[in-house]
Amino acid sequence: MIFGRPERGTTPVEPVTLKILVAGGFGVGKTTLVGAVSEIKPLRTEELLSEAGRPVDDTRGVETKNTTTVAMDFGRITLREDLVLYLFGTPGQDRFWFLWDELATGALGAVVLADTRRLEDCFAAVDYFERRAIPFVVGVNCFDGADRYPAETVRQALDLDASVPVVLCDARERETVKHVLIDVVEHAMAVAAAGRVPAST
Ligand SMILES: Nc1nc2c(ncn2[C@@H]2O[C@H](COP(=O)(O)OP(=O)(O)OP(=O)(O)O)[C@@H](O)[C@H]2O)c(=O)[nH]1
Ligand SMILES: [Mg+2]
Repeated sequence: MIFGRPERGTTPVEPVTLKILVAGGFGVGKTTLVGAVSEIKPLRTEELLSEAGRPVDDTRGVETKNTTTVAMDFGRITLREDLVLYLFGTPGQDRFWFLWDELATGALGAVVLADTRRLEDCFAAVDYFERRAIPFVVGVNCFDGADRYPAETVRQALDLDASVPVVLCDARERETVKHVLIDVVEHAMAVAAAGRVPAST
């Protein structure tokens, strides 16, 4: 368990900083998630969805949405005094996919946000991280009015490996988002430890 209390009386250390991506389909709540947990004013690169973009901006399921991320979101959260996460939210729409490789460089792990009303929208993100062997967890963003499914059902629907954590969350709620981020870090550490060759062999 890496999130125990720091020992009293220990001298402060330079925090370890880790980069985490927040990915997923269009309008699934990535910008909302980064904004909910960031302790600095999040950097956002949002543009208004316009009449001109209507043919390519598929807002089914998020009809009240009027902006979209065109480059990235950026935020920061201190999980423990010696552990700081830098959060990079990706743009959700296919036409900005060329930015993903840039954003993924040096990432420890990722959150793939999913909306159970449009689960297929996160297939591409799941595929992206699987191909590059970047550890990820799936955060099911429980939108008001959306049917709730057990995590196992979502895992099967996405055909995820048994080791990939699936966590229910509300992208607007700091505490639930924090748990998702802790799961990413712990999962990434476990993956790294499993891949390490024991010194004695
Ligand atoms: N009810 C509810 N609404 C949410 C939740 N998360 C996001 N929203 C709303 O859903 C819409 C989409 O949220 P965004 O955070 O902009 O989604 P995004 O994934 O960043 O979208 P793109 O960058 O365009 O791909 C916004 O209107 C949010 O207010 C949630 O957990 N519950
Ligand atoms: Mg966004």
